[in-house]
Amino acid sequence: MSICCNMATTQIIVIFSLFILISHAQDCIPRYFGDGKMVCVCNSTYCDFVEVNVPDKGKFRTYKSSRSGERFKTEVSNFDTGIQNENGIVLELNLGKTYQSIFGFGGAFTDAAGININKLSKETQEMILQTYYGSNGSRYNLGRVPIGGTDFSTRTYTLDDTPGDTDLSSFSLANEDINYKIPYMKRALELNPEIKFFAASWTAPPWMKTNNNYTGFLGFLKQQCYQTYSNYLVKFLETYKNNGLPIHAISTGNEPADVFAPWVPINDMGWTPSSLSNFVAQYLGPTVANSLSNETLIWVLDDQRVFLPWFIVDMFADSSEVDKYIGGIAVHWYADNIVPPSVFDETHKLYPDIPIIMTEACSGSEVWELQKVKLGSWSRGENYMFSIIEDMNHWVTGWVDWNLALDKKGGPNWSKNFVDSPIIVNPETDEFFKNPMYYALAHFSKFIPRKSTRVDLTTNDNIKSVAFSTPENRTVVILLNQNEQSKNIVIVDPNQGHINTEVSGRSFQTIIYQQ
Ligand SMILES: *[C@@H]1O[C@H](CO)[C@@H](O)[C@H](O)[C@H]1NC(C)=O
Ligand SMILES: *[C@@H]1O[C@H](CO)[C@@H](O)[C@H](O)[C@H]1NC(C)=O
Ligand SMILES: *[C@@H]1O[C@H](CO)[C@@H](O)[C@H](O)[C@H]1NC(C)=O
Ligand SMILES: *[C@@H]1O[C@H](CO)[C@@H](O)[C@H](O)[C@H]1NC(C)=O
Ligand SMILES: *[C@@H]1O[C@H](CO)[C@@H](O)[C@H](O)[C@H]1NC(C)=O
Ligand SMILES: CC(=O)N[C@H]1CO[C@H](CO)[C@@H](O)[C@@H]1O
Repeated sequence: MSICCNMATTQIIVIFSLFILISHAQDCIPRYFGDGKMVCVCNSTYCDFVEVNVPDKGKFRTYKSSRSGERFKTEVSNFDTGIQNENGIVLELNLGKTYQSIFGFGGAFTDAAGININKLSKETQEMILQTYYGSNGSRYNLGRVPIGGTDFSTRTYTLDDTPGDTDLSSFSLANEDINYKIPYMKRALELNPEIKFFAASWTAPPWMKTNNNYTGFLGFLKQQCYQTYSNYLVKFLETYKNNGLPIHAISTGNEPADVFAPWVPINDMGWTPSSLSNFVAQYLGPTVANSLSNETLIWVLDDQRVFLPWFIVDMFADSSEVDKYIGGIAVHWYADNIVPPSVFDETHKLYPDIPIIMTEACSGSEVWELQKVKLGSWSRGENYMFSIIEDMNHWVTGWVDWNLALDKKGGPNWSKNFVDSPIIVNPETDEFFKNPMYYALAHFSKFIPRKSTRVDLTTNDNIKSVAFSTPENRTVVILLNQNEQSKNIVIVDPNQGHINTEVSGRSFQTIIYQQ
């Protein structure tokens, strides 16, 4: 009897809690940091999730996020037969004119990210992975993984630090791989089986280098170690594959130009176009092709766009063999202010079959930015949005963030190179904070699955815009208003009619509909 009563009570409580979950589970729990700065707070039992819900043909749905506090606020409207507001900015869509196929969006499984996630309870860890990779989260489908340590590690190391170990008998995964990368990558892959992982090494083991160091000015791979280092990289691919994590692509190394900047105190190893061409054509390319990881692509550059297109042109000039092995060109965003995106157009024109992928971006990295983590900064979200729109309008096929999560100082990292992240963890309260940068990326990643195609949309100086067509035949338009004033936008789809929408000041908007 008492058992029955208890069961009934339990059932009522379960039903009641389910009702609370269903009725409120979507909303952001805001926390304010003054001057329009706001984060959404998540913990072990709660996070803001949004399901993508596309209305029947003839209607469209908008999702809005703004500096004033909206996060994926959604609404369904009808197409109109004309322009409703005479002052509207008219953008014309042409689904018949197509550009690049989209590869995806994601972030990096750095040691720092794993160390931070690991400081939270198991339930809160799961919330972070859900909010990035789950179907009601950002639905990221890319993940970058460092081979060995980076500046966002708590020590300098590689996967074979035994001097002179040319047969790599001491090669082994580090504690960081086992505790801070592999478990989270595996869970992400369970949440989204579409994920493609790609790997990059920051440096070869010091004993293979001219300066016998992880960091430092003018540290190059010794010529006599080209084959040993290729074997080292392939050992990493095979070890991760054996752990259930196949690696889609391997880059030829993170930021090879850092070694020419003596003030950059991070793990690095230099390449010139000519030495890299030789390494890829004669060593890494054939070694990967003859290995059990022969499906893994090789991405070159992995550095700022200031090197485009000449670095690639020089690589091709140096070796005709290199052509066989280049599966992608990886670029970072840190010099975007000094180099126009037209370098992507030039690169694409020269090598139309080689995809360009943006593989690293973060806010707070400039030396003059004294506040590394700026909780709730809308302008940092806008910078992400601006970059993604600009890149995608110039042939870039993917956009991948740096650390998935950092602490409130912007670390940990051994080299004190602190920066910001879309997610900041607060282990003291077992919470994490989602910055506007998180929403900027999610305004793309949730709506644009792999193999979507960018389609033509006319441009206007007062609003940033980009459009896509997805494999499910949905049209997705993304708008960024950086003005303080709201803008009336009219999107003309010749097949379906006019979308009249208001894009409020300082806001992001994603529009989605069935074709
Ligand atoms: C998590 O956050 C929700 C929403 O703010 C709150 O209701 C709940 O009590 C929090 N859970 C914990 C364990 O603090
Ligand atoms: C996504 O959200 C919808 C609506 O809230 C819910 O029905 C569905 O179960 C959620 N999916 C996952 C995987 O949580
Ligand atoms: C490596 O370089 C750093 C500075 O770049 C220096 O402090 C350190 O002593 C060097 N280590 C070795 C083993 O040379
Ligand atoms: C990779 O190797 C396997 C056999 O080991 C072979 O069947 C396959 O065709 C190779 N793939 C490529 C892309 O070369
Ligand atoms: C999308 O449209 C094309 C062309 O009309 C059609 O062939 C294809 O089957 C459609 N795809 C889906 C998933 O409906
Ligand atoms: C703020 C922070 O996380 N700092 C860490 C940087 O890395 C060193 C180890 O190299 C740690 O001791 C610091 O705590």
